[in-house]
Amino acid sequence: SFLKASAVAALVSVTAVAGQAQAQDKKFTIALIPGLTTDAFYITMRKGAEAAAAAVGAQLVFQGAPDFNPVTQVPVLDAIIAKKPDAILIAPTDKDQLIQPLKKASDAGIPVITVDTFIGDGVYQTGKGDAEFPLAYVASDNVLGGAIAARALAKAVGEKGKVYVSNVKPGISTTDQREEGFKEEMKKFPNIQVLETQFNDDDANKAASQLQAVFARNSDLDGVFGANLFSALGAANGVQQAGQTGKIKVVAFDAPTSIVDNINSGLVDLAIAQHPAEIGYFGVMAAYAHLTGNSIPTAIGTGFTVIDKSNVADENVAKFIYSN
Ligand code: T6T
Repeated sequence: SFLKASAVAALVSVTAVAGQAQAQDKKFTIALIPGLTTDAFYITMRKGAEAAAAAVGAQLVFQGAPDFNPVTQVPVLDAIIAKKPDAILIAPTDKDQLIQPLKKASDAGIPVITVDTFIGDGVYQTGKGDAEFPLAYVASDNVLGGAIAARALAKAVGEKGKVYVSNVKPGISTTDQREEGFKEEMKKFPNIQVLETQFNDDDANKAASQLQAVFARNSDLDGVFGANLFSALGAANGVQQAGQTGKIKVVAFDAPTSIVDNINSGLVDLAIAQHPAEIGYFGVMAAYAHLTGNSIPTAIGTGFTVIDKSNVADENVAKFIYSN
């Protein structure tokens, strides 16, 4: 009868509400392992992650290595796995070398979400391959970021001349994709020659010396694309040390606080700020959604803000400068 059915429905909904309350009462621990701890990009990502954790009453554990290197990141990951958090968010420092270490987490029943960088080809939950087990990838579109950088640098050098990419090291998904997007877009500018990429191991001093060495070999060098924070900072310092401010154009990925002065002084033409706080926020939210029984997207794309002299003072732009 009608009455009976509604009584059953009421009972079911009471049980469902009780189940939900139980799930929400549990304080989840979500670990965030950055590429490295002393990088304004990840410090800003942590802030966004903390904000999301506070919003859902979860505890965020932020633990990482002092440099961007699988050799130092894997022991941190192992220590985190041993603590059995409810979920792991990680920026893997190498596309291949983090697959097996992360598989251990997944095999231990800990959901894995990668933030900023990916493992394998970054396409997850496909049921094939050995690196598809993470639930989601939350990041900037780095191929697009590289293409934006190429167009900006091409414009800055008047669509002709010699440029090169200052990059970290091969095997990092983000910086590999930025270089790929940059080189692909540069094909549209046949009068621009892209010289050999210089790899600096995420060391700004090395990037600065490399700039000077490339300039010593090519006195007609016109521009450089710094593919991440330290590459760009170092390349810009190299340009300044070589007395070439404004002559060798610099397009920077990332937006540490020093970028403001560098843009205002004309040392850096343009910076592509990622939205690391957004990455951290949505990474935690994706983990929380999963932990409370909701399905989540396998890829979440976050935005960019392009900063140059014309908008650097605008507060809607300046808010994307990274935290220290
Ligand atoms: O550019 C970011 C990040 O996206 C990349 O994966 C590594 O370098 C940074 O952390 C900046 O230093």
